[in-house]
Amino acid sequence: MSLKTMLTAMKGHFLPWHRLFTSYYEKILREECGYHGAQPYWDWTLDIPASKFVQSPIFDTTYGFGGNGLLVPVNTSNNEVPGRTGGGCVQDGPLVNMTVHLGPASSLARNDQCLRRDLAPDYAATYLSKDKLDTVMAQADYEWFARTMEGGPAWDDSQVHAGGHFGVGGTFGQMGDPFASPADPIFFLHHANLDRVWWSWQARDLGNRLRDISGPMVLQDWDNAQGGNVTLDFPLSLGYNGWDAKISDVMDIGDLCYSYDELY
Ligand SMILES: [Cu+2]
Repeated sequence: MSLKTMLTAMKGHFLPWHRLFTSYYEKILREECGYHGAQPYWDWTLDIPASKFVQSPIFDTTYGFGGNGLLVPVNTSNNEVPGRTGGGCVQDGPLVNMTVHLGPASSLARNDQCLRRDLAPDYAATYLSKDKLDTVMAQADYEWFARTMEGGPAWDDSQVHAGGHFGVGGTFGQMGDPFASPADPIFFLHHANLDRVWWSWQARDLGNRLRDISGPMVLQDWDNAQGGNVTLDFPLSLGYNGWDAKISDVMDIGDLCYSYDELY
């Protein structure tokens, strides 16, 4: 599955869309599942370098989400996530018997399967480091901030966003699937932290950055080959999952009734 497939999946730029999505998920957890906690975030910078990655508390079998799948060998290195170490069903922790109903990719047909992980520590370390984050936070406008967070569709143009997806999902895990990735609860911790990075960046200059938005309507279409740039009026839709909104509705996390305990 290439990241290119994601190009048409979400319109309205990935940071605003995922802010709405993650916020809605938290709301549903409270209202339909009786959850009383907050949506946690995963500060991956604490789990880099690569030698620490697999030992992250996020993968703890008791307090975290369990760890890797068994190694699934492949015959070709074509389009493989570099340094992948697993690929099979999650072996331990609270999700060991979890059934994923959808995927792979965008099919809406029911397809029961296990939750798979394919941890790629070296890949993760390349894109989730403190150094990488410093580069992101130093960008002067939203366009370049988002670009250094998201990167492009090619492997050699990957950035922070891809680091969490493919660092956990590798080649075979749901986290590496542009459509099925929310099946792994780590998805929401990854996106909560991407959102925390965005809010941290906004908070350094709220006067300007509560309204600073740009970037392509079609994901990663940085040259605007398939559409123009988004504006504050651009619609965000979660489809049949819930809320419709505009980008202006999600620029201030106070409007969505949450905050972060710590900012970068
Ligand atoms: Cu993502």
